[in-house]
Amino acid sequence: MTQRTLVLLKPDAVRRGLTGEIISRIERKAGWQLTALEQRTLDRAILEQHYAEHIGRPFYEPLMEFMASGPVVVMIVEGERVIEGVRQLAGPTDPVAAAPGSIRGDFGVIVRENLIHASDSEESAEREVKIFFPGRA
Ligand code: RTP
Ligand code: MG
Repeated sequence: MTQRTLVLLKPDAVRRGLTGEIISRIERKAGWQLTALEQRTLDRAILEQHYAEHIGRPFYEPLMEFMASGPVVVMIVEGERVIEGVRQLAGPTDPVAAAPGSIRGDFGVIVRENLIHASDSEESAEREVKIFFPGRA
């Protein structure tokens, strides 16, 4: 099943020079295509839309501050089972719980600074693509 997903390489990944490594892992999966790729610094308004599901949680404000702290790489990736596939490459939210071999497991330690966001369902992917690439409906 061909899908598309919205991927963010978070400010820690950009600061640490890990974007090439992470993009390369995604790009090497058979048949997946990067159909949008841009570096941007996100403002509060776009982050509030993106992380609307977490408003009110204790980690929300520090997360917003972190996500606005420097440029991110915003991507659309398309291909077979790409939504579940990129989540698998990323590993679970807590990088210390993430297995070695996953992006978070190989490079992360802090829960907030976990390098990558990837849409978690088809509904999220469509919602998030519209937020970051309104022309791509
Ligand atoms: P994401 O949305 O960024 O792809 O990550 P996720 O689905 O694995 O995690 P989610 O539960 O949606 O949380 C969004 C992001 O918030 C930060 N976070 N910090 N306890 C904490 O300090 C905490 N919990 C979550 C992480 O950056 C997480 O990716
Ligand atoms: Mg999430």
